[in-house]
Amino acid sequence: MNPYIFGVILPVLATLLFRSNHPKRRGVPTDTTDPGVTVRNKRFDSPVETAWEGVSTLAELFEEACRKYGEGLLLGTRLLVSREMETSSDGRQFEKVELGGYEWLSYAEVFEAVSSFGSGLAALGHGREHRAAIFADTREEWFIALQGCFRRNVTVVTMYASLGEEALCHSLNETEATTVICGKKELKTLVNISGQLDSVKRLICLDDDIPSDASSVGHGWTIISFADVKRLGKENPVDADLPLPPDVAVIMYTSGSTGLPKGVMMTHGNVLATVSAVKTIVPKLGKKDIYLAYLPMAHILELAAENLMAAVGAAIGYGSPLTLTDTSSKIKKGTKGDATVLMPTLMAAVPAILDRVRDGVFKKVNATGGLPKKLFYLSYERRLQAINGSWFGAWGLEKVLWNFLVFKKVRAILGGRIRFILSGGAPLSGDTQQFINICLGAPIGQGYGLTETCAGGTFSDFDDTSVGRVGPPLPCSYIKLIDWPEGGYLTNDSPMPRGEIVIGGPNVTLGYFKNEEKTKESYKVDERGMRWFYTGDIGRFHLDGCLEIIDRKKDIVKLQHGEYVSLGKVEAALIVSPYVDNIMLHADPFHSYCVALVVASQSTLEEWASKEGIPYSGFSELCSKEESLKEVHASLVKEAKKAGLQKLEIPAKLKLLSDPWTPESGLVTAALKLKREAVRKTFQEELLKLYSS
Ligand SMILES: *[C@@H]1O[C@H](CO)[C@@H](O)[C@H](O)[C@H]1NC(C)=O
Ligand SMILES: *[C@@H]1O[C@H](CO)[C@@H](O)[C@H](O)[C@H]1NC(C)=O
Ligand SMILES: *[C@@H]1O[C@H](CO)[C@@H](O)[C@H](O)[C@H]1NC(C)=O
Ligand SMILES: *[C@@H]1O[C@H](CO)[C@@H](O)[C@H](O)[C@H]1NC(C)=O
Ligand SMILES: *[C@@H]1O[C@H](CO)[C@@H](O)[C@H](O)[C@H]1NC(C)=O
Ligand SMILES: CC(=O)N[C@H]1CO[C@H](CO)[C@@H](O)[C@@H]1O
Repeated sequence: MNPYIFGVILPVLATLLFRSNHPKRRGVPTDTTDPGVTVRNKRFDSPVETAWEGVSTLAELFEEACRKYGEGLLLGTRLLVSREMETSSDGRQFEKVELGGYEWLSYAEVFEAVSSFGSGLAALGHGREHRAAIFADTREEWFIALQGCFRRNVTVVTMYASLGEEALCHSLNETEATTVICGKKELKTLVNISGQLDSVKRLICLDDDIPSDASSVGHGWTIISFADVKRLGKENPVDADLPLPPDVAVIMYTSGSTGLPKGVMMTHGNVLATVSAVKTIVPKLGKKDIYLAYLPMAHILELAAENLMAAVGAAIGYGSPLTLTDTSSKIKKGTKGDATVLMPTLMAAVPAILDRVRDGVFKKVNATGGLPKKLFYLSYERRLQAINGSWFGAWGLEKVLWNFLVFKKVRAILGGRIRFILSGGAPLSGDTQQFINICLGAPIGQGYGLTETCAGGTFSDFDDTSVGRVGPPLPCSYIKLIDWPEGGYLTNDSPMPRGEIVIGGPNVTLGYFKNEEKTKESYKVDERGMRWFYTGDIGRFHLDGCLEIIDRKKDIVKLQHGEYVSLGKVEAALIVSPYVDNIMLHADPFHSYCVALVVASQSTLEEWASKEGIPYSGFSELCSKEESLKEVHASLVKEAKKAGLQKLEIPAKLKLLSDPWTPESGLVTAALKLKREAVRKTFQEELLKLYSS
């Protein structure tokens, strides 16, 4: 069989027959008379508030779904088979687990658990006017507790499980939460800081085995297990106390990149608008879908996604980032990761995780070498050309052939059945998007939104294979660009309007909890009563109504002689260098050039050193060598030229760092975004040295 019959002749014929020269319009201007350029989703005239008739809160949405899908499977969790500690070659300890199959609860069973939990809360003395906080990793009980609170009209306070102690105290103090729902790991942290928590009265531990040292401490806290709360509720049932659309459903504390976290108040109406909008984006969502849940529930993307799945009859299987695939770090060798066991059809992801999947695959392919490697790159190239600009090219016989020969194995990494990936939290690189399109054969919907807009914003259509853009406005949002003259971005720029992105619609949240000043700064209500959030991001609109994020206001810094440097833009261009794992550019008005902190890629740098015969005793020593600095700097200059950066945008000096930046170290957020302030503070001295040397 000659693959070129399928590979070349048929696709060319097909492309000639079907290709259209006009880009499909996806967003259209609205006829408002505001200053700036406002665009809405083409398919909806005014912002969507709910996709379900007669449903106006998340509590109603869930109850409706349970009535409709009663015996269908809803929540699944893997059983723990064994747990052991393994010691790596450099003496560090790693936990490895073996996990079994999924155990499922049906919609009806979950509904009963939710009602019992809600009643249990009441029986424990938690009044609905008090707030309850959930501080735990993503898991089945998280979802049940959330819905239980909704049914009692109790506002839920959420925060990242990786939040530092100071931020944790701050958010619990500020919201005066009386009940904290947590896992046993988080329980230890809470007990540790109990002296600073005045409002907390009870802890509900999601694990049955409450640490014995925790309950003995006293503090006047009631510490009770999740199972016991449900039991209590079952014995003392109370009626639901359903909320209304303007009632606050969640106060979400985000790990801000500066200062203490701010709590964003989201009403039931806000979240429902986002959930409704995403429903219109994912094609043919329904009972047959299986969703792999593993991102933090304290992230609006995950919270909205799980509420959506539970509204359409889909099943939600829980996993974690460390056990996602067969080769994930916590999975015992030879046993199966979450995706292989669950075989999901849908998942949400942040770009950092998809980048990791991509790098892993390329590394493995390169290590194989020989014919399989050649075949992989040949097919990858063919597919790249085929999907470039024409969705038709993404189908066809050639795709079937390559999928069968090459990509089936890659698909198997995520279980083999993925049909759609939702990506959000940060911009996805074009390379990674194409990798997912090609190797997983699945469309990827890229969203742009913020906690403040309840993740509402834009979302790319599933049939749009262009890269680097975030799609047209969601059906629940209006997107407006306004001039930012200081930064040089104007709405009458050609060929595309550019400016600060402002998001409006029913999805825009109420504002920051107990922070009138910050709320006034970023939120505005226009004369028609529409709420708008000023994002501080800079974007431009393409002809078809799709948005592209090009900059951040905060990240544009003026140098000594008045030139502007966009930190994010430069970092995005330089991180492409194989020597760079992570990079932060620093610029300020006191100097005429910029400098950079670079987390070096250990494998690339060591490979280079051994090739060059450079002696070193450890990676950190290698990072401090003059030769290494030179080599990395040359590589950065090369990438900078490729990306067309100005000379003054290229860092004049570098510091190479050997330790990676992780959420645990507090230098990046849980979504792996840089926390500039934290990095600057940590490496204050290094930065000073760079400028003084
Ligand atoms: C829900 O709770 C809030 C806060 O306690 C209260 O203002 C609101 O009236 C309640 N909603 C209903 C429908 O009772
Ligand atoms: C929380 O409040 C208590 C008492 O009101 C105080 O001692 C503690 O410092 C506060 N913690 C934070 C992080 O604000
Ligand atoms: C408890 O606090 C101590 C000292 O403040 C700290 O060293 C320890 O890591 C904390 N433990 C937990 C579980 O947070
Ligand atoms: C794999 O090899 C290709 C070309 O052979 C190269 O472009 C790519 O950078 C390599 N990737 C990795 C992760 O080693
Ligand atoms: C995709 O198409 C654009 C223009 O249509 C072209 O500039 C680019 O080189 C193409 N990329 C590939 C990988 O074929
Ligand atoms: C809570 C909120 O922001 N509600 C607004 C939702 O959007 C409509 C217009 O589409 C406004 O009228 C509401 O005030």
